[in-house]
Amino acid sequence: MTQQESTQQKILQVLKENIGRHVSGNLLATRFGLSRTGIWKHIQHLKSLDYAISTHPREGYRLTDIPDRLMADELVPELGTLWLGRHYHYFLQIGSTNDRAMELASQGAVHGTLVVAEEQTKGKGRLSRPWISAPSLGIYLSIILRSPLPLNEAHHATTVAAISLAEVLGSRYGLSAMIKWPNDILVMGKKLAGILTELQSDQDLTRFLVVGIGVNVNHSKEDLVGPFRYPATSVAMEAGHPVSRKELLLSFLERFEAQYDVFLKRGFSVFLPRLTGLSAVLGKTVRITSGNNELTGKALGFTEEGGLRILLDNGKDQVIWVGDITQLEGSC
Ligand code: BT5
Repeated sequence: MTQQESTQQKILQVLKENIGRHVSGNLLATRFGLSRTGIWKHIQHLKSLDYAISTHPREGYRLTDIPDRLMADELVPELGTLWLGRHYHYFLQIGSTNDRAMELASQGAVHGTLVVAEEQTKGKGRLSRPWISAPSLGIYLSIILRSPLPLNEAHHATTVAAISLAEVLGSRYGLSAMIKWPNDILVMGKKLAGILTELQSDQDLTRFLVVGIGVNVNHSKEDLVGPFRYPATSVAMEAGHPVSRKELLLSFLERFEAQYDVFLKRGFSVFLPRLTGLSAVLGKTVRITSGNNELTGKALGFTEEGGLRILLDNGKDQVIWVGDITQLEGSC
């Protein structure tokens, strides 16, 4: 953080401590060793970031509203994590947070580095499918993980993220969020979030992973205009009111960090009961497409390693590791 950014954060902090009340320009100038014009410049910059600050010629500056933006100044001071998000890269607009995180990781960014954007112009899902990322309505983030996992365990990072997000949506907003294996979060059969994990490896070990997550948060029906492969929804649509993206992001990061550490210490099998409980597919007849292959059968359960067990129409039991569930009996 530059000296200038740090001063600005401190000025903002004073305004926040006095939210709704005037703080004199002279007082700020003396406290931070700046001229009154220097303070005014910082205030103009904060206003350009959508902080609602009114100015009174004698009484000074008054903060009246804090924008629901995910910038470092707002998030980092309130993060309750040890390693996740301590290096925080924030963009008003970006192509894809995953692409940026992959670049940063190849340049040596540390474990837990986070990339967050208000808007993505080239947000992507699996197989280069688009992820629609409307400005300032959703959460678009990518987490760099530097745990040298065997390649065949890398997919667990997606599942641990999916479980963490589904649990936060349940405990914080009362939503009945389910996981559509392997990477979708559904509420009432509609897609609310998707996860895309990418990696770079050295032989059989991951060098780093990038877990990218897109969550529809304050979208209304009109903001979710496809084409989508499945109906889409948002936290606000399901909860019936807008929610603070900042609070959701903070809760998710704290939960994910804790769960990922559990995974590293105790392995994936401890997550199986939760994955089973949150699964949107178990017991359903599903069609799974992977490349040119298509299978239909009943989803029976998960293996210790996180594969999906399918009872095929021909009576055989098969384990699936990758694929798209394109049809579910009942919902979706
Ligand atoms: C996913 O892929 O669901 C993974 C999405 C990951 C997005 C995050 S955002 C932050 C990070 N940076 C990135 O560039 N990506 C990650 P998949 O299972 O392939 O689903 C993609 C499909 O979901 C699309 O083909 C659409 O049908 C649908 N879709 C696109 N945007 C959507 C949205 N906002 N809400 C619901 N469905 C959407």
